[in-house]
Amino acid sequence: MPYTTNTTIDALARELREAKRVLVTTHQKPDGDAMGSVLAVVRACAAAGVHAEGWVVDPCEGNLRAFEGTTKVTHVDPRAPQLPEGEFDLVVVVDTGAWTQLEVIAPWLRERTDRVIGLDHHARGDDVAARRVVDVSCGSCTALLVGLVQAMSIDLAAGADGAGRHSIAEALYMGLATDTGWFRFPNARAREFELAARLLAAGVDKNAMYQQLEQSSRAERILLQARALSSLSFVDASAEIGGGNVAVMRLRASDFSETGALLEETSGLVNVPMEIASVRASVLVVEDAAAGVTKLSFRSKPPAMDGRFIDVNELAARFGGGGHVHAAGAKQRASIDEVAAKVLNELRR
Ligand SMILES: [Mn+2]
Repeated sequence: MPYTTNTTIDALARELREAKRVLVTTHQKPDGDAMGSVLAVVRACAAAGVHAEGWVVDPCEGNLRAFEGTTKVTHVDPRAPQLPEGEFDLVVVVDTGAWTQLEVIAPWLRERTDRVIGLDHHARGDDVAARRVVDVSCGSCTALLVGLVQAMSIDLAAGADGAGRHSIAEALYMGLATDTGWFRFPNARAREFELAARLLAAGVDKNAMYQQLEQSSRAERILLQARALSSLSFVDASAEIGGGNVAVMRLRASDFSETGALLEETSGLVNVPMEIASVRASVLVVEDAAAGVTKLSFRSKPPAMDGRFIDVNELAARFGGGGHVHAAGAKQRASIDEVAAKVLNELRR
């Protein structure tokens, strides 16, 4: 069965209004859109007088969790996975429809297929939800959920606390802003700006949100970035893998201990060298002393004017990893020096 819409937003809104206990979940390692989508649906149900709660599999960054307020969301540790407690007559899966992104809860969902509904904006997915609306023209899943909230006849400003925070609109804006790179990516079109305007009119404090989401790093993270950037080198990639300049950075265990930064504070770092015009791909090599492995992150730019690009999914596969054409990762049980040498070899091969 193709991964397409097989019902209407109005029908899903009706199901939600008529439900008694609703569980809302999303893909493992939720990002801003996933968390925003979960919070928005839980809050819309609450405003409609329906019991609802969120259930997500971590890791989930603290700056996202800060947006939960009093909204009930259970966070599950993937290393000690548990299933939802209690019974629910409706389960909502947002921002994904792929079994591979729902590993922990998949067996539980498969036992309740007829009770699962889905709302998503991705092109690929499986038969996770019996009834679903999939709209790839939405810049974020929350952009799709604006219509759901409206169809439920719930005010976008509902749920706000005394300070005007933690409303449905705020959750929707979190997904919209983060999935569109704060309205810079190609998926920020006229409609996304229109939605943003409506959410701002509903009381969203975009400046406070930007600060909380994008300017809440610890100093240790920036000090670690300085270490990574000072390790930056450039490699001429072979024509076979696509050619051009590849940026390589490395972080040793001592970089973490001396700056006090944590392993998870490397997130996003691999993207920094992509700001350089000539760089076609970027590789970050990180020593994870505690796990006894060396981690690799790969990013590449979309095809240049000459149509050439570097397929980092293929590159990561040479290290036993994988991902997407332009974003991938791998892990090796070898020293950082061995792995870094292998990276240079593979790039030049
Ligand atoms: Mn999304």
